[in-house]
Amino acid sequence: SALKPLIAGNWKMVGLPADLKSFADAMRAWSGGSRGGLLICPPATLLAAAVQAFDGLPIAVGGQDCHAKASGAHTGDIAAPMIAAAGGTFVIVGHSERRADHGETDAQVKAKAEAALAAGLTPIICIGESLAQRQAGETLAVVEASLRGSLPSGDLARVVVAYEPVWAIGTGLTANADQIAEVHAHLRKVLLSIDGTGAAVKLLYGGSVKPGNAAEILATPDVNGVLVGGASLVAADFQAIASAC
Ligand code: G2H
Repeated sequence: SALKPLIAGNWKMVGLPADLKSFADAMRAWSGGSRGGLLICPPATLLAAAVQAFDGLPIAVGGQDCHAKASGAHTGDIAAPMIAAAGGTFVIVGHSERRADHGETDAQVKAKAEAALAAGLTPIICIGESLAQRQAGETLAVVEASLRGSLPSGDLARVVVAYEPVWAIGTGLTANADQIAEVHAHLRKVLLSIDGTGAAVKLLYGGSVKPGNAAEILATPDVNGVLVGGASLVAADFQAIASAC
């Protein structure tokens, strides 16, 4: 694809300052390279520190969630302008763990994506089917409905979508290349039907991406990058994945 790949790391609720320091040191010492753009989404407590730690390195920083409002009485939540002010340029919205742990709906994810865009951030909108839905043959219908419900209205040029089959997250199970290609082709078709800018949307795959499967996944048609959880915590693994495109 003509789209520059995005290699995104999602640290989830893992990471203390010492972990950030050793990761940044390892990235600074890395002699390899990547054809893709690199992104790390650390816990919010490390956002500003990560921007500092990666100073001079080609690694963007992003949040893992944002509120739909720009400020207000929402204890514990983080607004998109706060992420931008800390130096973040991306934010993940609608990750399946947020949908499961916090009951986030497509409508809420759409509002969060619109808040991200309004703050100048690139939203990474996550969608994916459960194992029961896949076994029932509902995968394409489920991801299409979730995509349509979660996309911000208007221009899609600054939107990233991550397909993360729920059954492949943190389980060691990975969708195979045919399964990924089928879903990504369908998502691309839907995006193009919604807006002419749908061609610019990067489609990431996420779910147990590791050094050993990254090259095959990144070579799959309509895959424009990966969203990496567990393996992004280990700098050597993140580097190996980044080198695989
Ligand atoms: C999917 C992914 C990153 P992991 O959640 O978002 O995590 O690579 O650990 O399956």
